[in-house]
This record gives sequence, structure tokens and C-alpha cells, in this order.
Amino acid sequence: MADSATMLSRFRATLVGAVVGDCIGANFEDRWLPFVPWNDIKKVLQHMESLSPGDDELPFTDDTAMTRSVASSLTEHGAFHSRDMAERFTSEYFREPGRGYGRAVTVVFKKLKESNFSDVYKPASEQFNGSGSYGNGGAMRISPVALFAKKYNSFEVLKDVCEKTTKLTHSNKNGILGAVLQASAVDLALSNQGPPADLNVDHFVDKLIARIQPLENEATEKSETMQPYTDKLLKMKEFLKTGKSNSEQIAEDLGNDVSALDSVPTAIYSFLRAQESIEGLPVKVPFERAVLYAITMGGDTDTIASMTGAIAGALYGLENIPTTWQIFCEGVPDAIKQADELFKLYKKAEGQSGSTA
Ligand code: R7I
Ligand code: MG
Ligand code: MG
Repeated sequence: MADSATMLSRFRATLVGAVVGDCIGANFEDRWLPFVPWNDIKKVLQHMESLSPGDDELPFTDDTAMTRSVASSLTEHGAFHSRDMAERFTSEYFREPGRGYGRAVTVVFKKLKESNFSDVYKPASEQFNGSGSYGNGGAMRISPVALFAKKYNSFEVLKDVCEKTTKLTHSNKNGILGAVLQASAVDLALSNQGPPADLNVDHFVDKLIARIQPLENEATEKSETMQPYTDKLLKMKEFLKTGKSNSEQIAEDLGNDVSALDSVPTAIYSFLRAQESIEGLPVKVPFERAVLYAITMGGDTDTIASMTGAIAGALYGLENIPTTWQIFCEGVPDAIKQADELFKLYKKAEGQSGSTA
């Protein structure tokens, strides 16, 4: 087990990684972009380098706004509390509706408010004629749940809190499983023992498959064999073997849009592939390489980079996140405070169930 100081650094970097990925990635979010050229990313990095304290920071978007609500609700109650979390999402949306929320999810917030939170899961279950949103809004905000569940050392608890947190806005199976997969990637990165450079990327994917495949089978009619996440994870194993790195091709094969299925695997692949150097991406530090590589995938860049940043942060720790990024991305100090609160919960004695409602 990593020592306490190292673990704290990794808790912090999980939430900070999510913030910096969101803030930097948001400069490129464009659903039609098949990839982002390195030169365009370089311009934003150079802009950040030119900033002085007091200058405008790079603003965060809905990804971070919602992540903050997840973290504050969990730490306030020391457990998952459905109504409290729904209220936090909703009041945060109405306080700052211009953070770039998905179009459909705002209907959920309006209905929650109008119904005075009488049944917090109902509005989400009514989305898209009852099939629920398969957007990546559940996965993009899930990293605090991985930190919260760490002390229980139980995938069942992690899964349970992920599902409940996600279902408040996204009841579609793929929206939920995307959040479970993303939280699992953070959890596994956080659990890695030994030097980060020794991470076995092939085993990492195997462990994800071992978690997600049974859930996909469980959620499918017996006659069908639908396992879209497992299929993408299996593809990733092949790509990792050959070192495949062309962003446009990866984005085409794994996806780069706002659906959970077409973004969570891409974020995980970005993290894993960036363990090694990448042609055309002259970045030496693996944490930075992971986040910037995620941005090159194009499409939903803020969300993909934010999810990659959370996983990479959980492995590499805060020391590996550039100081400039920490100073000039909005919300980093708050992310550190929230990580510290989650770390306090983690250090508390075990023995609770992790769920109240
Ligand atoms: O998932 P969500 O919170 O959006 C997150 C994305 C991230 O990229 C953020 O950075 C932000 O830009 O938005 O919000 P939703 O509105 O639930 O889902 C996002 C979009 O996915 C919707 O607006 C739809 O375009 C699409 N979508 C669906 N389309 C058809 N049928 C989600 N579910 C469906 C569906 O069932
Ligand atoms: Mg966003
Ligand atoms: Mg996005």
C-alpha cells in the first residue's frame, strides 16, 4: 500500500487532473473535429505560460461543476444521499447555467426543481422517451466516487454508488456502465503499487474487462450477446500491443463524441497509450502526455481529457501536474480541498455501507 503522503497526493491529483483536462480540453470541444493538431494545443499551452497571477484563468465547464457537487455531497454526508446530490446538481445549474451543459440534461434539472425533488430518479428515467440519456455526463463527474469508495475496498460498493450517482441524470444502461467503467479505471490506477512506469497496461485492461463484462451480460437479454464496452476494451488490447497511436484512427475506432460508449474507452486508451512516447506529441511527462493526447482525439475534448486526467492523476500524483496548469485552470484549489475531505473519509475507520438512500 502506498504511504499516506503518496496516497493524498494521488487523491488530489485525481480531482485536479479532472479539472485541468476539462479547462484545457474545453478550448477545443467541437463535435465535428475528427482530431486536434498538436500545433493548436501548443498555442493554448503557450498562452497559459504567458499568463501572470491575477490574469483570467481558463474556465471549467459542466464536467467540473458537476464533479464538485458529487464530491461535496459525499463529504458532507459521509455517504451517498440521493436527494442532496440532486439538489446540488440542480442549484449549481441554475446558479451558472452557461457552463456548457448537455442540451437534454437541463430538462432533468428543470423537472427536479418543479417537482421539488419529490422523486429524484423520475426525471432522468423519462429522458429520451423513457430509454434514458446515454450521454457521458455520468462518467465525466464520477471521479470523487472512486475516491469515496476506496476505503471500502469493494467493487460492489463502488458500482452501487456509481449507479445511484449516475441515475440522477442518466438512466440508460450505457450511460451508467460508462460511469462504472471510468470510476473503475480511476480505482485501479489509484490501487497500483510500485512505480507508475511499471504499470502493466494489458493487465489493466484485463481487470477492467473482468469488472464490466459481467455487468454487460447481466444487463442484456439472455438471447443477445451485447457487450459494447467489453468489445472496445478488447480492441484496446490489440491497439496497445501494436502501439497504435494515430488520433484520427483511434477516434474513429473508439469514438470521440458525447455518448459514454464513444468517450470513456477513448479516455482510458489515452491514459494507457501515453505510458509510452507518442509520435508527433513531443511531451516528456506521462501525465501531461496523457491529457494532451486525449485532446488530440477531437470531438468531446473537455470531457475525454477530463476523464483521462482523473485516471492519470490517480496514478502519477500531484507532483506530475504542471504548476502552470494548476495556477491557471479555474477551480484547482477547490479540487484540492475536496480531495482532502475525501481523503479524511478514506482514513476513517471502515465498516459503513457507503449508501444511505
Ligand atoms: O450527458 P450529458 O450530461 O452531456 C455531457 C456533455 C459533455 O461533453 C459536457 O462537456 C457537455 O458538453 O455535454 O447531457 P445529455 O444532454 O444527457 O446528453 C448529451 C447528448 O447526448 C444529448 O444532448 C443528445 O444529443 C445525446 N444523447 C442522445 N441522443 C439520442 N438518444 C444522449 N442520450 C441520447 C439518446 O438516448
Ligand atoms: Mg463540458
Ligand atoms: Mg464535453
